[in-house]
Amino acid sequence: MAKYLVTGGAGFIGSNLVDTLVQEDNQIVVVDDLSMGLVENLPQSDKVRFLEHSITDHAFMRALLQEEHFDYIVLLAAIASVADSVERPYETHQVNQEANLNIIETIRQEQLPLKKLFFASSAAVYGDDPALPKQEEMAVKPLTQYAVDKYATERAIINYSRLYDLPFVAVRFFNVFGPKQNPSSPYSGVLSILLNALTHDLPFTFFGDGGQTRDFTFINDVVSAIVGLLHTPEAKGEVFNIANGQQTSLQAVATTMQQITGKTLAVSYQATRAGDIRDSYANVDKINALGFMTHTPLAEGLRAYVASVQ
Ligand code: UD2
Repeated sequence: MAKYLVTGGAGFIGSNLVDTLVQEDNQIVVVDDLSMGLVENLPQSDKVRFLEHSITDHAFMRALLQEEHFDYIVLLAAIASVADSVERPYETHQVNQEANLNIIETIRQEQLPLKKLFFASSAAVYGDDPALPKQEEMAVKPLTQYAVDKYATERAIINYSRLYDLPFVAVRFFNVFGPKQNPSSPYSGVLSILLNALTHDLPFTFFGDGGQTRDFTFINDVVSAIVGLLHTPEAKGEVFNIANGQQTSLQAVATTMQQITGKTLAVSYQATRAGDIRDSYANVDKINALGFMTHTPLAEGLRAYVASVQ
């Protein structure tokens, strides 16, 4: 049994992680301001303590870190949408960069003992460079405030780890999908919007021609990657792509979803979203070399996702 802090723990990725951590009999403190997350996402368990709070309250986070003795810290709280960050650049900076810097600076200053700290960066840091697949050592090209702040924090995590010998690791998530993804915002993950449209017979809009490609990654694989990295002491001071390693167009995934649900989408087309990237998929050799990463075939992950809402 170990003690975990999960920021953004009521969100899609965070709450799936908390489910697994509870099953493994750990104690978990969740800090989440419910800007995207839902308290209902969290399992009913005396092992989970939920604190409704923003990570941008630096004094609160500093006191929490000093009072509790966390073994593991998982930093998932974020303004999670690229398009949203284009609308709210300063708030994005405060959440995605400054708040996380406050956390790692507190750990350094207070010399807090820790087994591992994990930070979720994003495929967005690669930008729209045509070189594919995206590989960790490639030059980055952050095109939005979201990507700038994710990259800045990722670098801070790596630099702190190397400068002060701290057990910090960062990953770049590609397009994660699965149960508990919230479809309620126009900035929600596209597969949650697509599944919601199919389930409730709503129209679906392609931004662009639907030929854009993504590396759709099933949530169970992401949770196994997070847990694996937390428990691999030598994985520190590095960034890892977390993805399925497959390139799929939005049109293709929409076709598969229609086949699985047996329904037909009513589609329309609008202009490409500001800051959108045309093509994205990952080279996953680096994470695979550690031996624990799973890669659920896309159709299997989609079937599990559809089953979870029926
Ligand atoms: C994902 C991540 C983001 C960041 C980025 C890195 C999500 C929710 N967001 O952004 O955090 O890491 O990857 O590149 O995973 N689309 C439609 N119709 C809709 C909604 C979306 O056509 O109703 C398009 C959208 O314009 C984009 C694609 O679908 O081309 C994927 O959109 P998304 O919001 O799921 O994810 P993305 O890749 O913009």
